[in-house]
Amino acid sequence: MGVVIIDGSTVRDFVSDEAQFKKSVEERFAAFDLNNDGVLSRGELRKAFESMRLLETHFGIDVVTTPDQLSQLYDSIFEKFDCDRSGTVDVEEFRAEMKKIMLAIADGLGSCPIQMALEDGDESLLKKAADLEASKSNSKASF
Ligand SMILES: [Ca+2]
Repeated sequence: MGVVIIDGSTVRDFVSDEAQFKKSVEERFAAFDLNNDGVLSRGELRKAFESMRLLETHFGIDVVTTPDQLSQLYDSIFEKFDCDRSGTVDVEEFRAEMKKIMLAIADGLGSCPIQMALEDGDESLLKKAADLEASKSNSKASF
């Protein structure tokens, strides 16, 4: 358990580093694709969102939400991801939408840093963004 501090530029730097972002997203996608069929189903995407804790940071859900509301929300999230209405989300769709979400988070954060509590083994994209920032400032410091 630890805490990282991120702000808009941390997230933006992470997303704009195309190769790094692609790699991170693909890793996440593979982890979320529980049955390894190469696409995310509704259930898999929902689990993904639960594990990324993006609802809190992006959709502003921090209080009790009824199961019905939550289901509706996840349905609307799924529709957003599933651009071609195929009923599943492929890695390209996932990456494109994650990029939008991360940039929206960056805009929301602006220059106001937030503290994010991390659990052991946290591999969320926001954590990776913070790691990238940390590695950059470390290399600056040692220079
Ligand atoms: Ca799958």
